[in-house]
Amino acid sequence: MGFLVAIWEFFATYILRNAPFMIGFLTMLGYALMGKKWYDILSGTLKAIIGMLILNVGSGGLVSTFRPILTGLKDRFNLTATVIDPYFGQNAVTAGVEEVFGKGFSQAMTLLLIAFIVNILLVRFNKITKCRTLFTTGHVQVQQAATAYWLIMFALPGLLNNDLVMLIVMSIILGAYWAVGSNLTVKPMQELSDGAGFAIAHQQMFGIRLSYFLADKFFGKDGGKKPDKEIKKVGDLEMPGFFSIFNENMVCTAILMTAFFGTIMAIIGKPFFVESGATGEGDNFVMYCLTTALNFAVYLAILQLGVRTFVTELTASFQGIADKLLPSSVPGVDCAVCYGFGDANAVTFGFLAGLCGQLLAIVALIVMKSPVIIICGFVPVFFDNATMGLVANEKGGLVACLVIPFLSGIVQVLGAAFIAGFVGMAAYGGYLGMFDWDTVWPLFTVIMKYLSFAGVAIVVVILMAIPQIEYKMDPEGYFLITEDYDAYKELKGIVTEDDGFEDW
Ligand code: ASC
Repeated sequence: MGFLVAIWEFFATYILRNAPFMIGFLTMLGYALMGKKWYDILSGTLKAIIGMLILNVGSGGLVSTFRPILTGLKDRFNLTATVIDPYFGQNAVTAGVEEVFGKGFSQAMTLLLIAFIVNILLVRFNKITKCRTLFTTGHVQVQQAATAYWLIMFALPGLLNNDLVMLIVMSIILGAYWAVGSNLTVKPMQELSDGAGFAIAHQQMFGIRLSYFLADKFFGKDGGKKPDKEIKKVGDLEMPGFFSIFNENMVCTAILMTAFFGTIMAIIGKPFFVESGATGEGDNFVMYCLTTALNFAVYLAILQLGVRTFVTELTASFQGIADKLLPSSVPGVDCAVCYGFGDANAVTFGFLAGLCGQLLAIVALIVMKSPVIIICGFVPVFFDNATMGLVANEKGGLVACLVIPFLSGIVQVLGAAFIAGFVGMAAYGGYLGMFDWDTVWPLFTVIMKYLSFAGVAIVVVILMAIPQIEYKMDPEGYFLITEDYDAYKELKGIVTEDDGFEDW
């Protein structure tokens, strides 16, 4: 028995919560179920793990280089503010949960495990539940479990006396959110990637679907109701003369980031960076800013290389899991995976539009003397808005790619200011300010706070109804889109011009 527990603990710690090995494990399992030769299994598994590790180098580099710059604004202007960044959010939970609720952090990890099992069950019984996606991004699950733990305890303090009931209630809500949220991204992602066979399991899943819907409805063809409309996408931007250099993703990213981060870094000033050890007193500050900004393009390129290395392996092998264990399902992966598809510049445009929205909303909070001031976190402003921008561009073109992330930036700041103040996380300096956690989760929290257990029931019913509604709207195509995308395209009369991979 002790041996089994040890194996389980090892699995939970090093595989389940560790995205590269989780992806590697799924790839190995999938290929094994398909009866592949051992060397094919080995090679596929290694490529999946290495690709994901490369992706982590890219996204980790972006985060570690640019997060201190945005938080530097807080130090420079002496603001007591809540930073909306997943890692600050996690710190806030770790720091405050014991003090506020008298409960330790370790239960949040038990919550993660049970919620993951709920996700698996919902997919296993997808003939009934209509859930088609398995959440595989471990680090995001840790952050979400921690935040959900706080939000639900705040909403239902009555549960504090009964750990078992509390964990069950929490796991059902979180597991349903994972299954239903990632399920919502199936259609946008299959269309974006021309059927690569993945969904997004991240922090803006409702945001992705909303972005897809709004872009189509207001900027695009409105589900085919406006068939003659020509959509001008980011990639179609044919700009005159020197502007044409913006057509190249690397160059475009480098120029825009130098302009934006150069300005922000100049405002923060050299002493801050010298003090934090990022640069030396004797070094040239302009060259330092330039190198930092150019690194943005470097990390983005690394990230996309990682995506290409593992996506094909994971999705090909997942067929084995889908056939044998979880019928009609696809894996839910990190949002950065979709940056390997569609117009690469849409990633940059979406991010910058989101940043403008966030900055505007922050100024509004300061002007209106809000009790909670928010500081942009790099992760929400980049990963949410880049992803939503990419989806918006695909469906509604350039204008959608700018307008929707801009609005999302505003919503992120206002939503986070509300919920972080409401539940008391603001006092601990951080909140998981990603799109869904600034919109859907605050709504859930309010419903549960005021309606108690009836509120829990309402939240679960709302979540479980979502895939049912999507299924009702398209019973023929609903499972076909994951099972056989070519047949789905034929059914819908979709014609595609490219293979989905953007050339650099
Ligand atoms: C997150 C988080 C990260 C990034 C990364 C994007 O929410 O915690 O480190 O987004 O997953 O690739």
